Amino acid sequence: MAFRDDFIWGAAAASYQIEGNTQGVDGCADSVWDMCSRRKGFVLDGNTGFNACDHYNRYEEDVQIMKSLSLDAYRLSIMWPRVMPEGTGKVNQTGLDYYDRLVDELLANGIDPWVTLFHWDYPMALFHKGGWLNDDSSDWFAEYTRVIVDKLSDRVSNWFTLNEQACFIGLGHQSGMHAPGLQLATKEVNRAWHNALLAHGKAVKILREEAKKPAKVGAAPCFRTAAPASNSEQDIEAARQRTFNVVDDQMFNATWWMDPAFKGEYPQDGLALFGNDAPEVKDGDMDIICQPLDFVGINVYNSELVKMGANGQPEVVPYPNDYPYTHFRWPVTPESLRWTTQFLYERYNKPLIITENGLSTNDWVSLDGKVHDTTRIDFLNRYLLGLKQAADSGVDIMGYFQWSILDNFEWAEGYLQRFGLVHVDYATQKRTIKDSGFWYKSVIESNGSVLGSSNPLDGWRAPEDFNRNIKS
Ligand code: IFM
Repeated sequence: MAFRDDFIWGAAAASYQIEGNTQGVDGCADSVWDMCSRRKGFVLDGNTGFNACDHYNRYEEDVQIMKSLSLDAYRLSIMWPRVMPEGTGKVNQTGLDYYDRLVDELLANGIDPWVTLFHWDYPMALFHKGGWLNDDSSDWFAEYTRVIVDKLSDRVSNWFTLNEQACFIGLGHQSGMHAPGLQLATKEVNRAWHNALLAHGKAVKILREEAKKPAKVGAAPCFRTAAPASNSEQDIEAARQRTFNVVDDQMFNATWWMDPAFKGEYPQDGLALFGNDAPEVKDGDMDIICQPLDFVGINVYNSELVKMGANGQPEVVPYPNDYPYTHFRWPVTPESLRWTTQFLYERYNKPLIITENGLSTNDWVSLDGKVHDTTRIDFLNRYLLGLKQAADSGVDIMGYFQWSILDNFEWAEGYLQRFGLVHVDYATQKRTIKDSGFWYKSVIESNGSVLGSSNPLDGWRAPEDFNRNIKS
């Protein structure tokens, strides 16, 4: 079986990671990531997202690259303080017009824009008022959503509310590794968590009620996932339980996000585990949070390997040191796409879309002017085969967004990690399509039928000319 005929082949990126041109350019105000970029030692090597890939000025060139790679869809996000410098109130028309032009440019080139409302660039002005800890924060997000929906929903049909709440609340407010760099007690973390869920629900409601053309809505969460160590029923059950059990007080438990959003309740084991630190739920909150969604979006990069332990509990099997790891030292686990999608489909019974998946390596431009990123080709080949296995076994998979179209600002890791299908020389902003970009094009054009367990490079060569035609 192949991927379904209307399978969506896309790539993704996020505003702060590629646009640059923050720092007051055209009225853009600071986000918490601008603030943290200035904090000594927060981002590797003192890197910042102030310039990033200058996509703000180069979006036309970048859309031509996307077109040349035959993308059906591009997942972009909106920088909240570019559009509303104070977070609420006055709209910065110049900032808003930029997204208007970007959407038009994509559509004119046959690429469907899938818009994420929030991918971490939280307005500093609202952080000063308490950010996600403030119980008005979901209303602030609703106000911002309304502005975007009013402007773009005559052309945009597919929406995501929040990207990876586990990261912007968990890493941002609990471990402090991400902006705004807070290390709060669990009770406060869960307060921010609950407010972000309310923001999600309010945004979905606005999209349903106010979009100018029917909106398809989901979110792009991430969480700890698990794959079975063998095909035995016991190990599969162990992996399922490990995926859905709330196992610690960190924010990466799948059901801590998914159950409120899809079932209108926090999972019982999580409530028991958090005890007095669980979120305070007011009357009507769960109805606001649990809005009908069109699909389950999920960002997946790797999973734990799990077997059923002798005590009847899931047991994590560690990967050995010589296991294949990415440059981030994440294990390469193609089976994560196969099993995560299946488990989520069983539990939430909605079509799935992979909203992010990809490999970070330290790519460079070879003497021949090309980027020979064979490991990324092998990684994508394996993961897409894993996804296809899930589709073949009956899981309804709508599409796949590779992360990321361009190398970009990888948050606290600065520019160390390169995830792109397109190499970016940050000093000159020259773009070079990597071999994996050309290979992905052949996957898209064949709707996945070129995927295979044999060497994906057999019989295939990157086109000689295309990179020469990209203006630098
Ligand atoms: O770059 C990030 C992205 O912003 C969110 N998901 C994970 C990616 C890789 O770390």
